Amino acid sequence: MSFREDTIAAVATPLGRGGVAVVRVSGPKAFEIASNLSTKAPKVGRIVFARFIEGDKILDEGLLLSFKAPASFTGEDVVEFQCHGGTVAPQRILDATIHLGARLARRGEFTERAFLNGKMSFDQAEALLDFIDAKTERAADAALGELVLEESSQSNIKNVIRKFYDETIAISTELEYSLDVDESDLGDEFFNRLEEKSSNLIKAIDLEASRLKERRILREGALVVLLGPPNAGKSSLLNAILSEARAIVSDIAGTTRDSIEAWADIAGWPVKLVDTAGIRKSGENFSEIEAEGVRRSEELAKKADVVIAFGDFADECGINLEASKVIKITPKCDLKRGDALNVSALTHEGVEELKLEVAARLKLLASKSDDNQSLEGERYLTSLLRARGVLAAVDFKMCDAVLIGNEMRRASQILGEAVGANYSDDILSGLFSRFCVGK
Ligand SMILES: Nc1nc2c(ncn2[C@@H]2O[C@H](COP(=O)(O)OP(=O)(O)OP(=O)(O)O)[C@@H](O)[C@H]2O)c(=O)[nH]1
Ligand SMILES: [Mg+2]
Repeated sequence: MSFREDTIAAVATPLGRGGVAVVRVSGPKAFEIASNLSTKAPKVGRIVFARFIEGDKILDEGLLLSFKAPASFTGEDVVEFQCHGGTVAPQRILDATIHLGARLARRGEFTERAFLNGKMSFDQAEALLDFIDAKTERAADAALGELVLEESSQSNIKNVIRKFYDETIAISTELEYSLDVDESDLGDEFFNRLEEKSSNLIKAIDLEASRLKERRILREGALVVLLGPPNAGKSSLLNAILSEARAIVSDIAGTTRDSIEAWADIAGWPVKLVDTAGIRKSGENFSEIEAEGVRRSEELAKKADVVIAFGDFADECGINLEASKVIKITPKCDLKRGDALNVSALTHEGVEELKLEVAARLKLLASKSDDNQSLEGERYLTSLLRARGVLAAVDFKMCDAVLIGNEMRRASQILGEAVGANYSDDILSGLFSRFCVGK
C-alpha cells in the first residue's frame, strides 16, 4: 500500500516534563528498527514490555506497540515506543532510530502519509488539526464531528455541496428542457415553481454556511474587546470573566498602558479577550501617547467580533461600530445602576449574563449571510457564499429561461468546482434522463 521508501521518526508527545513520552516510527524499516532497539521483538497487535537498548547501552524501558500496514494510523508499518517522559529518554530513543536508518519526520508528515495512503481525507486531516488545536470543548467537538464522519455521511460537507449542486442542475435541466417547449406553455406558474426551489436552496445554503462559519470561529477564536474610559473597571471585568487576577487593577486612571490579551472559554466559544488602555477623547494634559492609545483602541474595536462597551463611551469618542457587535454595559453597577446591562466586577452581578450575551452575538455572527472577512483557506465556505450570491440575484419574474438558465449554470459551476463535479456531463445526463427509454 505504501509507496514511500524512507522510514520516518519523531517524538509524538510534547517535549518537557511528563510521565510518559511516545516515539513514533513509520515506514518499511519500522519493525527492523524496533527489533534492534528493543530486547523483545515487536508483536503486531500486542503490547510488549521491554528494555530499549542501543548496543550494550540501556536507553530506557517501556512499552512497544506495533501496527502492521495497512492497519495503522499512517497506513504503513508503525511502531511506537512508550518511554519515560522528560527530554532525555525520548531523545535517546529518537537518536537511536535515526542511527538505525530512520530520518526525522517533518511537521505533520505522519498525517500527510495517512492522507497519501488513503487513511483519511483531506477534510479529515484538517479536522484532526482543528481537534488538536482546539481551545474549548465545543471547538473540539465540532472538529471531532468532522473527523469521525464517514465519507458517505449526509452531513459530510462535500456531500452537502454535492446535493446543492445537484439541485441547481435539476433547475438548469428544467430550464434547458423548457427551451424546446412552446414558450406560451410555460407561463408564470413554471417560473414560480423554480423560484420556490431556488429560494429553498438558498435557505439550505445559509444554514450550511452558518455551520461552517461557526466552525471557523470555533477554530480561530473570536476577538472580544473591552472598550471604555480610564478607571471604568475594564481590567477588573477582564479578571472577573477569567476568574483570575490577570490584569493589574488600581484606582489610578491609566493603570493599563498597553492592551492585555487572554484566552477565555465563553459558553464554549474560544475567545481572545482584549483589555485596552482606558482612553479619553481629549481633556487636560491630553498627550500624544493618549492620542495613539485612542487610535489603537479604535482599530481593535473595528477588528473585533464583539465589543463590550462601557456606557456610551464609543459614541462619545466618535468610534463608529456596527450596532450588532456592540454590547453596552453599565459597569460598577453595585455603585450606580444604569439602563444598559448592569455589570459589577466586584459582586459578579451580570457577569454570567454578559458571557451569555457574548455567546449569543457570536452565534449571530455565524448566521449572517454577508461576510466581508477574509475567507482564505475556507474553500467550501467561499464557494457556498459565492453560489448563494448568484442565486439570490436571479430574477425569476423576468420569465426568461435563457437568462435564468445562464445564472443557474454559474451557480452550478461554482458549487461543482468545489467538489470536482463536471457541469457539462451532469447537465447532459440530467437532460437525457428526462427522455423516455429508447428515445
Ligand atoms: N465598586 C466597584 N469598583 C470597581 C468595579 N470594577 C472596578 N472597580 C474599581 O475601579 C478602579 C479601576 O478599576 P480598573 O479595573 O483598574 O479600571 P480600568 O478601566 O482597567 O482602568 P485603566 O486601566 O486605568 O483604564 C479600581 O479601584 C477597581 O477596584 C466594580 O464593579 N465595582
Ligand atoms: Mg485597566
